[in-house]
Amino acid sequence: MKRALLVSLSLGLMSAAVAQKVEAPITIGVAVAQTSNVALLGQEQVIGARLAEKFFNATGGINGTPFKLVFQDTGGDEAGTINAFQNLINKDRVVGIVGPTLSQQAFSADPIADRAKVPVLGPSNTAKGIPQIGDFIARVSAPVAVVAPNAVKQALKLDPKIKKVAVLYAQNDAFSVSETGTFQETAKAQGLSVSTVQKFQTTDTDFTTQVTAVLGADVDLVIISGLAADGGNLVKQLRQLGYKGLIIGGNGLNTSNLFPVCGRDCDGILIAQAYSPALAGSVNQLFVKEYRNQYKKDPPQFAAQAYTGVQVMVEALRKIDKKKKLDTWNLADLRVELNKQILAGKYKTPLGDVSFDREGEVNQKDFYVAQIKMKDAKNGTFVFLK
Ligand code: 1QQ
Repeated sequence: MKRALLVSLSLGLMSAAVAQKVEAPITIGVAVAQTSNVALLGQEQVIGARLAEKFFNATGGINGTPFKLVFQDTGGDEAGTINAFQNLINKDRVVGIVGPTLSQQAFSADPIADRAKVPVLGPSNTAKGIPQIGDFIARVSAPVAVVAPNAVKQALKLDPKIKKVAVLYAQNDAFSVSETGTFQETAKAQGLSVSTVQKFQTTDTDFTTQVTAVLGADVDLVIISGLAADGGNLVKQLRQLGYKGLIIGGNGLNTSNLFPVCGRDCDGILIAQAYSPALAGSVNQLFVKEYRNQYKKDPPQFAAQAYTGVQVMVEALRKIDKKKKLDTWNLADLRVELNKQILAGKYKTPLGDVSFDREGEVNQKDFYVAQIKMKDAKNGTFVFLK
Protein backbone atom coordinates (compact mmCIF):
# COMPACT_ATOMS: atom_id res chain seq x y z
CA MET A 1 0.00 0.00 0.00
CA LYS A 2 2.67 2.41 1.15
CA ARG A 3 4.98 1.28 -1.63
CA ALA A 4 2.26 1.68 -4.27
CA LEU A 5 1.63 5.21 -3.08
CA LEU A 6 5.34 6.02 -3.28
CA VAL A 7 5.57 4.61 -6.80
CA SER A 8 2.59 6.55 -8.02
CA LEU A 9 3.86 9.66 -6.26
CA SER A 10 7.24 9.45 -7.93
CA LEU A 11 5.61 8.66 -11.28
CA GLY A 12 3.48 11.74 -10.79
CA LEU A 13 6.54 13.85 -10.05
CA MET A 14 8.29 12.46 -13.11
CA SER A 15 5.43 13.24 -15.44
CA ALA A 16 5.17 16.69 -13.92
CA ALA A 17 8.84 17.20 -14.73
CA VAL A 18 8.32 15.92 -18.27
CA ALA A 19 5.26 18.12 -18.69
CA GLN A 20 7.24 21.08 -17.40
CA LYS A 21 10.02 20.35 -19.85
CA VAL A 22 7.59 20.30 -22.77
CA GLU A 23 5.95 23.48 -21.57
CA ALA A 24 9.10 25.56 -21.02
CA PRO A 25 7.94 28.89 -22.42
CA ILE A 26 9.14 30.09 -25.79
CA THR A 27 10.08 33.73 -25.38
CA ILE A 28 11.02 36.26 -28.04
CA GLY A 29 12.66 39.49 -26.89
CA VAL A 30 11.60 42.93 -28.02
CA ALA A 31 14.08 45.71 -27.27
CA VAL A 32 12.77 49.07 -28.46
CA ALA A 33 12.55 52.62 -27.10
CA GLN A 34 9.55 52.88 -24.77
CA THR A 35 10.86 56.03 -23.07
CA SER A 36 12.81 59.14 -24.16
CA ASN A 37 12.25 61.10 -27.38
CA VAL A 38 13.01 57.96 -29.37
CA ALA A 39 9.77 56.49 -27.98
CA LEU A 40 7.99 58.74 -30.49
CA LEU A 41 9.17 56.05 -32.93
CA GLY A 42 9.35 53.08 -30.52
CA GLN A 43 5.73 53.31 -29.31
CA GLU A 44 4.50 52.24 -32.72
CA GLN A 45 6.85 49.25 -32.61
CA VAL A 46 5.44 48.07 -29.29
CA ILE A 47 1.95 48.15 -30.80
CA GLY A 48 3.04 46.23 -33.91
CA ALA A 49 4.85 43.55 -31.89
CA ARG A 50 1.88 43.11 -29.52
CA LEU A 51 -0.52 42.70 -32.45
CA ALA A 52 1.74 40.01 -33.90
CA GLU A 53 1.92 38.22 -30.54
CA LYS A 54 -1.87 38.21 -30.33
CA PHE A 55 -2.43 37.13 -33.93
CA PHE A 56 0.20 34.39 -34.11
CA ASN A 57 -0.79 32.92 -30.74
CA ALA A 58 -4.44 32.93 -31.84
CA THR A 59 -3.40 31.00 -34.95
CA GLY A 60 -1.69 28.24 -32.96
CA GLY A 61 1.49 29.77 -31.54
CA ILE A 62 4.42 27.49 -32.29
CA ASN A 63 2.38 24.52 -33.60
CA GLY A 64 0.17 24.43 -30.53
CA THR A 65 2.51 25.94 -27.94
CA PRO A 66 1.97 29.63 -27.17
CA PHE A 67 4.97 31.95 -27.24
CA LYS A 68 5.52 35.10 -25.23
CA LEU A 69 7.10 38.43 -26.02
CA VAL A 70 9.38 39.89 -23.36
CA PHE A 71 9.86 43.65 -23.63
CA GLN A 72 12.95 45.49 -22.40
CA ASP A 73 12.92 49.26 -22.76
CA THR A 74 16.11 50.53 -24.42
CA GLY A 75 15.43 54.21 -23.86
CA GLY A 76 16.97 56.44 -26.48
CA ASP A 77 20.68 55.74 -26.10
CA GLU A 78 23.33 53.06 -26.51
CA ALA A 79 23.85 52.21 -22.81
CA GLY A 80 20.15 51.49 -22.32
CA THR A 81 20.13 49.30 -25.40
CA ILE A 82 23.14 47.27 -24.30
CA ASN A 83 21.47 46.78 -20.93
CA ALA A 84 18.18 45.70 -22.54
CA PHE A 85 19.98 43.22 -24.82
CA GLN A 86 21.97 41.76 -21.91
CA ASN A 87 18.80 41.28 -19.87
CA LEU A 88 17.02 39.57 -22.75
CA ILE A 89 19.97 37.31 -23.52
CA ASN A 90 21.01 36.29 -20.00
CA LYS A 91 18.05 36.88 -17.70
CA ASP A 92 14.98 36.40 -19.86
CA ARG A 93 16.76 33.79 -21.99
CA VAL A 94 14.92 34.69 -25.17
CA VAL A 95 15.39 32.71 -28.41
CA GLY A 96 15.93 35.88 -30.44
CA ILE A 97 15.54 39.65 -30.32
CA VAL A 98 13.46 42.05 -32.38
CA GLY A 99 15.10 45.47 -31.99
CA PRO A 100 16.47 48.00 -31.39
CA THR A 101 14.76 51.17 -32.66
CA LEU A 102 17.75 53.16 -33.95
CA SER A 103 20.75 52.15 -36.06
CA GLN A 104 22.79 54.22 -33.61
CA GLN A 105 21.71 51.78 -30.89
CA ALA A 106 22.14 48.73 -33.12
CA PHE A 107 25.79 49.47 -33.86
CA SER A 108 26.60 49.24 -30.15
CA ALA A 109 24.19 46.51 -28.94
CA ASP A 110 24.00 44.11 -31.90
CA PRO A 111 27.65 42.98 -31.52
CA ILE A 112 26.76 41.75 -28.01
CA ALA A 113 23.96 39.54 -29.34
CA ASP A 114 26.15 38.44 -32.22
CA ARG A 115 28.92 37.30 -29.87
CA ALA A 116 26.34 35.48 -27.71
CA LYS A 117 24.97 33.83 -30.89
CA VAL A 118 21.47 35.25 -30.42
CA PRO A 119 19.60 36.13 -33.63
CA VAL A 120 18.56 39.78 -33.97
CA LEU A 121 16.01 41.16 -36.42
CA GLY A 122 16.26 44.93 -36.81
CA PRO A 123 12.71 46.27 -37.19
CA SER A 124 13.74 49.82 -38.11
CA ASN A 125 17.52 49.93 -38.54
CA THR A 126 18.05 51.35 -42.00
CA ALA A 127 21.64 52.66 -41.97
CA LYS A 128 24.20 51.16 -44.29
CA GLY A 129 26.13 48.30 -42.68
CA ILE A 130 23.61 46.86 -40.21
CA PRO A 131 23.41 43.26 -41.54
CA GLN A 132 27.19 43.27 -41.86
CA ILE A 133 27.57 43.68 -38.05
CA GLY A 134 27.58 39.89 -37.80
CA ASP A 135 26.19 36.50 -38.81
CA PHE A 136 23.36 36.73 -36.27
CA ILE A 137 22.17 40.18 -37.38
CA ALA A 138 19.46 40.61 -40.01
CA ARG A 139 16.80 43.24 -40.60
CA VAL A 140 13.26 43.54 -41.93
CA SER A 141 13.76 47.29 -42.46
CA ALA A 142 14.93 48.03 -45.98
CA PRO A 143 18.04 50.23 -46.11
CA VAL A 144 18.09 53.97 -46.79
CA ALA A 145 19.76 53.30 -50.15
CA VAL A 146 16.59 51.71 -51.54
CA VAL A 147 13.92 53.66 -49.63
CA ALA A 148 15.07 57.30 -49.48
CA PRO A 149 15.60 57.97 -53.23
CA ASN A 150 11.87 57.47 -53.81
CA ALA A 151 11.11 60.68 -51.91
CA VAL A 152 13.43 62.78 -54.08
CA LYS A 153 11.92 61.37 -57.28
CA GLN A 154 8.43 62.08 -55.96
CA ALA A 155 9.37 65.67 -55.09
CA LEU A 156 10.55 66.18 -58.66
CA LYS A 157 7.28 64.78 -59.97
CA LEU A 158 5.34 67.27 -57.85
CA ASP A 159 7.59 70.14 -58.89
CA PRO A 160 9.80 69.47 -61.96
CA LYS A 161 11.27 72.99 -61.67
CA ILE A 162 13.23 72.17 -58.50
CA LYS A 163 16.92 72.98 -59.03
CA LYS A 164 18.52 73.86 -55.69
CA VAL A 165 18.45 71.75 -52.56
CA ALA A 166 19.39 72.26 -48.93
CA VAL A 167 20.28 69.14 -46.98
CA LEU A 168 20.28 68.97 -43.19
CA TYR A 169 21.21 66.07 -40.93
CA ALA A 170 21.80 65.05 -37.32
CA GLN A 171 25.51 64.41 -37.11
CA ASN A 172 25.32 62.46 -33.84
CA ASP A 173 23.00 59.77 -35.25
CA ALA A 174 24.33 56.93 -37.43
CA PHE A 175 21.10 56.52 -39.39
CA SER A 176 20.88 60.26 -40.16
CA VAL A 177 24.48 60.32 -41.38
CA SER A 178 23.82 57.29 -43.60
CA GLU A 179 20.52 58.62 -44.94
CA THR A 180 21.87 62.07 -45.78
CA GLY A 181 24.59 60.39 -47.84
CA THR A 182 21.91 58.66 -49.91
CA PHE A 183 19.86 61.85 -50.20
CA GLN A 184 22.84 63.88 -51.39
CA GLU A 185 23.88 61.26 -53.96
CA THR A 186 20.30 60.97 -55.22
CA ALA A 187 19.89 64.75 -55.52
CA LYS A 188 23.06 65.00 -57.60
CA ALA A 189 22.10 61.97 -59.71
CA GLN A 190 18.79 63.70 -60.44
CA GLY A 191 20.64 66.78 -61.69
CA LEU A 192 19.95 68.96 -58.63
CA SER A 193 22.55 71.14 -57.03
CA VAL A 194 23.11 70.72 -53.29
CA SER A 195 23.47 74.38 -52.31
CA THR A 196 24.05 73.93 -48.60
CA VAL A 197 24.61 71.07 -46.16
CA GLN A 198 23.75 71.87 -42.53
CA LYS A 199 24.42 69.77 -39.44
CA PHE A 200 22.62 69.59 -36.12
CA GLN A 201 22.29 67.32 -33.07
CA THR A 202 19.26 65.17 -32.22
CA THR A 203 19.22 66.97 -28.85
CA ASP A 204 19.00 70.46 -30.46
CA THR A 205 15.89 72.58 -30.06
CA ASP A 206 17.06 75.83 -31.66
CA PHE A 207 17.76 75.69 -35.40
CA THR A 208 18.09 79.42 -36.15
CA THR A 209 21.62 79.08 -37.54
CA GLN A 210 20.71 76.25 -39.91
CA VAL A 211 17.44 77.86 -41.05
CA THR A 212 19.22 81.16 -41.74
CA ALA A 213 21.71 79.32 -43.95
CA VAL A 214 18.89 77.53 -45.80
CA LEU A 215 17.03 80.78 -46.44
CA GLY A 216 20.26 82.42 -47.61
CA ALA A 217 20.83 79.63 -50.14
CA ASP A 218 17.47 80.32 -51.78
CA VAL A 219 16.62 76.65 -52.36
CA ASP A 220 13.38 75.09 -53.58
CA LEU A 221 13.71 71.77 -51.72
CA VAL A 222 14.82 70.99 -48.17
CA ILE A 223 15.76 67.44 -47.16
CA ILE A 224 16.00 66.56 -43.46
CA SER A 225 17.62 63.48 -41.90
CA GLY A 226 17.03 63.51 -38.16
CA LEU A 227 14.64 62.04 -35.58
CA ALA A 228 11.07 63.03 -34.78
CA ALA A 229 11.59 65.62 -32.02
CA ASP A 230 14.49 67.50 -33.59
CA GLY A 231 13.17 66.99 -37.13
CA GLY A 232 9.73 68.30 -36.17
CA ASN A 233 11.14 71.39 -34.50
CA LEU A 234 13.38 72.04 -37.48
CA VAL A 235 10.41 71.91 -39.86
CA LYS A 236 8.47 74.28 -37.62
CA GLN A 237 11.29 76.80 -37.46
CA LEU A 238 11.86 76.60 -41.24
CA ARG A 239 8.21 77.53 -41.82
CA GLN A 240 8.09 80.17 -39.09
CA LEU A 241 11.13 81.92 -40.53
CA GLY A 242 9.64 81.92 -44.00
CA TYR A 243 10.70 78.86 -46.01
CA LYS A 244 7.92 78.13 -48.50
CA GLY A 245 9.22 75.26 -50.67
CA LEU A 246 8.84 71.48 -50.48
CA ILE A 247 10.29 69.53 -47.54
CA ILE A 248 11.36 65.90 -47.57
CA GLY A 249 11.62 64.22 -44.18
CA GLY A 250 13.66 61.06 -43.73
CA ASN A 251 12.66 57.89 -41.93
CA GLY A 252 13.18 59.47 -38.50
CA LEU A 253 10.20 61.76 -39.14
CA ASN A 254 8.02 58.88 -40.29
CA THR A 255 5.41 58.89 -37.55
CA SER A 256 2.18 60.67 -36.68
CA ASN A 257 3.87 61.41 -33.33
CA LEU A 258 5.52 64.18 -35.34
CA PHE A 259 2.20 66.03 -35.62
CA PRO A 260 2.15 67.56 -32.13
CA VAL A 261 5.76 68.71 -32.68
CA CYS A 262 5.39 70.70 -35.92
CA GLY A 263 1.60 71.07 -35.83
CA ARG A 264 0.14 72.65 -38.98
CA ASP A 265 3.68 73.18 -40.24
CA CYS A 266 3.98 69.41 -40.75
CA ASP A 267 1.60 69.84 -43.69
CA GLY A 268 3.12 68.80 -47.02
CA ILE A 269 6.20 66.90 -45.76
CA LEU A 270 7.09 64.06 -48.14
CA ILE A 271 8.34 60.81 -46.58
CA ALA A 272 9.37 57.61 -48.35
CA GLN A 273 7.71 54.47 -47.00
CA ALA A 274 8.67 50.79 -46.78
CA TYR A 275 5.05 49.90 -46.02
CA SER A 276 1.61 50.68 -47.39
CA PRO A 277 -1.70 49.84 -45.69
CA ALA A 278 -3.13 49.49 -49.21
CA LEU A 279 -0.90 46.56 -50.15
CA ALA A 280 -3.17 43.72 -51.30
CA GLY A 281 -2.97 40.26 -49.81
CA SER A 282 -4.67 38.68 -46.84
CA VAL A 283 -1.71 38.95 -44.43
CA ASN A 284 -1.54 42.73 -44.69
CA GLN A 285 -5.28 43.19 -44.85
CA LEU A 286 -5.80 41.15 -41.66
CA PHE A 287 -3.14 43.25 -39.94
CA VAL A 288 -4.75 46.49 -41.19
CA LYS A 289 -8.18 45.37 -40.02
CA GLU A 290 -6.95 44.48 -36.54
CA TYR A 291 -5.00 47.73 -36.24
CA ARG A 292 -7.97 49.83 -37.41
CA ASN A 293 -10.28 48.07 -34.98
CA GLN A 294 -8.09 49.06 -32.07
CA TYR A 295 -6.68 52.43 -33.12
CA LYS A 296 -9.25 53.81 -35.60
CA LYS A 297 -6.59 54.67 -38.18
CA ASP A 298 -4.25 52.98 -40.64
CA PRO A 299 -1.17 51.23 -39.28
CA PRO A 300 2.13 53.11 -39.68
CA GLN A 301 5.34 51.69 -41.14
CA PHE A 302 7.09 51.15 -37.79
CA ALA A 303 4.18 49.05 -36.47
CA ALA A 304 4.10 46.99 -39.68
CA GLN A 305 7.85 46.36 -39.55
CA ALA A 306 7.82 45.32 -35.88
CA TYR A 307 4.88 43.01 -36.61
CA THR A 308 6.91 41.53 -39.46
CA GLY A 309 9.93 41.03 -37.20
CA VAL A 310 7.90 39.00 -34.72
CA GLN A 311 6.17 37.12 -37.55
CA VAL A 312 9.49 36.07 -39.11
CA MET A 313 10.75 34.73 -35.76
CA VAL A 314 7.49 32.84 -35.16
CA GLU A 315 7.34 31.30 -38.62
CA ALA A 316 10.99 30.25 -38.41
CA LEU A 317 10.31 28.63 -35.00
CA ARG A 318 7.28 26.83 -36.45
CA LYS A 319 9.47 25.41 -39.23
CA ILE A 320 12.13 24.19 -36.80
CA ASP A 321 9.49 22.69 -34.50
CA LYS A 322 7.91 20.80 -37.41
CA LYS A 323 11.16 19.05 -38.16
CA LYS A 324 11.90 18.27 -34.53
CA LYS A 325 10.00 19.39 -31.41
CA LEU A 326 11.54 22.66 -30.14
CA ASP A 327 13.99 22.13 -27.31
CA THR A 328 13.96 25.37 -25.35
CA TRP A 329 16.16 23.68 -22.75
CA ASN A 330 18.99 23.55 -25.20
CA LEU A 331 18.83 27.26 -25.79
CA ALA A 332 22.26 27.74 -27.35
CA ASP A 333 21.53 25.23 -30.12
CA LEU A 334 18.01 26.55 -30.65
CA ARG A 335 19.29 30.12 -31.10
CA VAL A 336 21.78 28.96 -33.74
CA GLU A 337 19.13 26.91 -35.51
CA LEU A 338 16.69 29.83 -35.39
CA ASN A 339 19.23 32.13 -37.01
CA LYS A 340 19.74 29.67 -39.86
CA GLN A 341 16.02 29.19 -40.36
CA ILE A 342 15.27 32.94 -40.35
CA LEU A 343 17.75 33.45 -43.20
CA ALA A 344 16.53 30.40 -45.15
CA GLY A 345 12.82 31.19 -45.05
CA LYS A 346 10.34 33.07 -47.21
CA TYR A 347 7.63 35.05 -45.49
CA LYS A 348 4.30 36.57 -46.53
CA THR A 349 4.11 39.66 -44.35
CA PRO A 350 2.34 43.02 -44.15
CA LEU A 351 5.38 44.40 -46.04
CA GLY A 352 4.75 41.91 -48.85
CA ASP A 353 6.94 38.89 -49.66
CA VAL A 354 10.08 39.04 -47.56
CA SER A 355 13.26 36.97 -47.57
CA PHE A 356 16.93 37.59 -46.70
CA ASP A 357 20.22 37.51 -48.51
CA ARG A 358 23.21 35.66 -47.05
CA GLU A 359 24.23 38.62 -44.94
CA GLY A 360 20.78 39.14 -43.46
CA GLU A 361 19.74 42.05 -45.68
CA VAL A 362 16.02 42.05 -46.37
CA ASN A 363 14.69 41.36 -49.85
CA GLN A 364 11.52 43.38 -50.30
CA LYS A 365 9.85 44.54 -53.48
CA ASP A 366 7.56 47.51 -52.96
CA PHE A 367 8.24 51.03 -51.71
CA TYR A 368 6.07 54.12 -51.54
CA VAL A 369 5.97 57.82 -50.77
CA ALA A 370 3.43 59.53 -48.54
CA GLN A 371 2.69 63.20 -47.92
CA ILE A 372 1.51 64.56 -44.59
CA LYS A 373 -1.86 66.28 -44.70
CA MET A 374 -2.74 68.16 -41.50
CA LYS A 375 -6.40 68.63 -40.52
CA ASP A 376 -5.63 70.94 -37.63
CA ALA A 377 -2.72 71.68 -35.28
CA LYS A 378 -2.62 68.14 -33.86
CA ASN A 379 -4.29 65.75 -36.29
CA GLY A 380 -3.28 64.69 -39.74
CA THR A 381 -2.78 61.72 -42.05
CA PHE A 382 -0.19 60.23 -44.34
CA VAL A 383 -1.59 60.40 -47.89
CA PHE A 384 0.06 57.85 -50.18
CA LEU A 385 1.17 59.32 -53.53
CA LYS A 386 3.04 56.32 -54.89
C1 1QQ B 1 17.40 54.07 -38.05
C2 1QQ B 1 16.08 54.52 -38.49
C3 1QQ B 1 15.22 55.17 -37.48
C4 1QQ B 1 15.01 56.59 -37.81
C5 1QQ B 1 13.92 54.45 -37.42
C6 1QQ B 1 13.19 54.62 -36.15
O1 1QQ B 1 15.71 54.29 -39.63
O2 1QQ B 1 17.88 54.46 -36.97
O3 1QQ B 1 18.01 53.30 -38.80
